[in-house]
Amino acid sequence: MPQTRRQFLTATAGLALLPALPRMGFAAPAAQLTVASRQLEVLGKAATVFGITGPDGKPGLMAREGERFYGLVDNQSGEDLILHWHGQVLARNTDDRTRPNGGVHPTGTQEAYDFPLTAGTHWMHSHTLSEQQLLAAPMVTVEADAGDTPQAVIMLHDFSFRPPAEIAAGLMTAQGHHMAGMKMGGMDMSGMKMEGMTHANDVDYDAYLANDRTLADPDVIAVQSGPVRLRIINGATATAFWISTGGLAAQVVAVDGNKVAPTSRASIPLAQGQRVDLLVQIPPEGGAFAILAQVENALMQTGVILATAGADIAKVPSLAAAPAPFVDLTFDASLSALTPLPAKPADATLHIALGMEAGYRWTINGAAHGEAAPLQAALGSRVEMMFMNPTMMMHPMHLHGHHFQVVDLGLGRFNGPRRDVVMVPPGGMVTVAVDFDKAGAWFLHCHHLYHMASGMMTSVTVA
Ligand SMILES: [Cu+2]
Repeated sequence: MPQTRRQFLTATAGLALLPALPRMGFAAPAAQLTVASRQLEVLGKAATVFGITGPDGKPGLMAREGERFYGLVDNQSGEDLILHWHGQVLARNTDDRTRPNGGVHPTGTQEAYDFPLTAGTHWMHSHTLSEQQLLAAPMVTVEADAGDTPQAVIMLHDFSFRPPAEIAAGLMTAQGHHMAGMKMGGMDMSGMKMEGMTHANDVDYDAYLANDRTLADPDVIAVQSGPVRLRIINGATATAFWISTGGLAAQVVAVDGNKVAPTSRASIPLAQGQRVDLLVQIPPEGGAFAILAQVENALMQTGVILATAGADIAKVPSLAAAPAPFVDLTFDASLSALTPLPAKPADATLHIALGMEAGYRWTINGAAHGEAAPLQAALGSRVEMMFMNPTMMMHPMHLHGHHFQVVDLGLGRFNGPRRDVVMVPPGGMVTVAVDFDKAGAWFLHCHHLYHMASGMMTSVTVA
């Protein structure tokens, strides 16, 4: 069943709600999240993956606006952990190990956290290759104005039986050679024809999962007639999807946890790291409805089934009838932020050129991670980051600790969505505005795991 308010209160009863009380001298808080290995069956074969579970045994964290994340993270995974609170903007830089020289959370130990939760559909994930092994979970804080609408969280993954280090090594050899000689250093994209060269889906995955299952044996979520809020998280490492709602009218109400002017859409692109909240209406006569995520430029799809009691559930194939197009920015261009940044001129502009070099080397301003000095921003300043992408792949660019606003997609200024991941398509230019109101060093990187791991990451030092 989707969670109702009543179930939420039960589910979050273990969360301390004592922000005003001093914590010194109190007993250590209970473990709120445990990171451990688990067994999963994918396509009839056993797989060992990671998981992050709360005290109720469910994945991740569910809270209500106004609550804090207060408690211990228990790392029982057998590996050092670098966990990112993706979308949390109230946590300090030091509340997250995913920062330059942030160190690791050693296996077999617990770490204490205490920060106010950011409302909206967010998530948590490993910032290393173990993200590929499903080391990720929802981190959802239900908005105060979301009411009692039943909801369902859908977490998407791309899955391989191969270890991620082997996938990465394969990309750097086979595909690296394939890409050799295709370096595009010049920034003049005006005359370039990107269509024919554009590609996606570097990795040959074994399966695509929605809530840990394939369409051969999908997650069936019980619903009733009336509205249901879907909170869809793209936790895949190297895959962007198109989301569709099986004939149900869908209203987009938030992206990356940030409210947008409600808009109807039949098909919604979702890049790695992005989230979308959809309000769907289950009709009075009930039925079964497939909520599908189809891989861009491919036939493969995954999804869940929303079903009313007694509904006939038809099998949905794992291959769609026709390939999905490449994801693009048409959807973003149609969105309008409900909580835009205050109107003011930018204090500075950062030009961020995304690059690709032979040997599967992905760069920012010509440098792989660690080769160049961090970008700089003055504390309290409004900065516009202008991303330029002369490469042949889309890059979902993510800034830690902030929700920027998309202000220009190359078609002129507009009141675009607040986000923390923005797609920069091949040949594209995207400008986002950020208020850097928190000191520290914040990672800025491509959310394609293998692009990040092979260089496409830098940081912004705010001081
Ligand atoms: Cu990338």
